[in-house]
Amino acid sequence: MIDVTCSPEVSEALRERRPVVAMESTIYSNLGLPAPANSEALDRCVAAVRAHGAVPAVTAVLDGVVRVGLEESEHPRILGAARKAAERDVPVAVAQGWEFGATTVSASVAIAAAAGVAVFATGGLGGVHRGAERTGDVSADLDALAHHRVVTVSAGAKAFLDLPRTLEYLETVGVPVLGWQHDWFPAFYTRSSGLPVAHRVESAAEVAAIFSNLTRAASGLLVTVPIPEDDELDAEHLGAVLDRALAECDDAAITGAAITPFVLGRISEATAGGSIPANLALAENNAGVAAQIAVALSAT
Ligand code: PSU
Ligand code: MN
Repeated sequence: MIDVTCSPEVSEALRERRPVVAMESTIYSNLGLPAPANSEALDRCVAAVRAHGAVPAVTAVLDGVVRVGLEESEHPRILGAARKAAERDVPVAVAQGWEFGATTVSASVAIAAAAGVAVFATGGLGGVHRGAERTGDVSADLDALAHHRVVTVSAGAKAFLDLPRTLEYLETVGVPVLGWQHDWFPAFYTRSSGLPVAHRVESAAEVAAIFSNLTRAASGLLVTVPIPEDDELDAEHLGAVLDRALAECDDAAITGAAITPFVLGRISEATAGGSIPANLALAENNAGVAAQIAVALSAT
């Protein structure tokens, strides 16, 4: 089974049953946000976790070692060129000694579970892609949520996915979807997708109580947190931009992993860079909510 190396700070916190929040590394690498926003995102997320009383634990594969919690001096290592590591790639990254495998949600959730970290914060999940009935493109993130005992906190899924199908998939695999003080599944840059979440929760204590009563030994849950009101983008404009960008992907045969950076680039252009601060704000907000949940869980 997977062997993980926790930082001294994370090890001590876990030993003493103090709250810890796992984080992914893909969003901070060149596969996620552009520099210098990526570095700012990392600093703000780490600070938000600490401000709410938990220990941040960034996950990554560095020099073939699965790491949980990085020293600040190591942060520059995850801000640059990366190989994307989903859950299935982690054993390969270890065996082949990858210099930097950037963990996606699926990898981070698996690694968090292996380390005994119960809460994980991210920006947006992968999910069912539009046109998945043709391409079969369904992110491994969704099954990872169903197979590891971790609370994932996100602002919904990537904006340009097939959100109704993503919710249907989570229902099929048995992942509770809890709207954080909100009735609607968020659409990343906007607070509401127009699709209702299965359940609404008001507090971290409520999430902790639900987590303690999951019916399966190894399955998780998803808490969806809408972007703060002040940081939300205009839904109508964004919808048109997304449709255009996805049509361009079709025309130019841009597929698979290349879709995300392409579409994010188009969104950034069309919002005159406004999508980047929105992305940072939601990631920071999620990190704070995740820390509150970790604090509530450690009190149970
Ligand atoms: N959301 C974004 N940008 C990203 C991701 C999500 O706005 O880069 C990353 C996350 O790490 C997520 C991964 O786990 O993309 C999903 O990739 P895929 O769709 O290839 O499974
Ligand atoms: Mn995919």
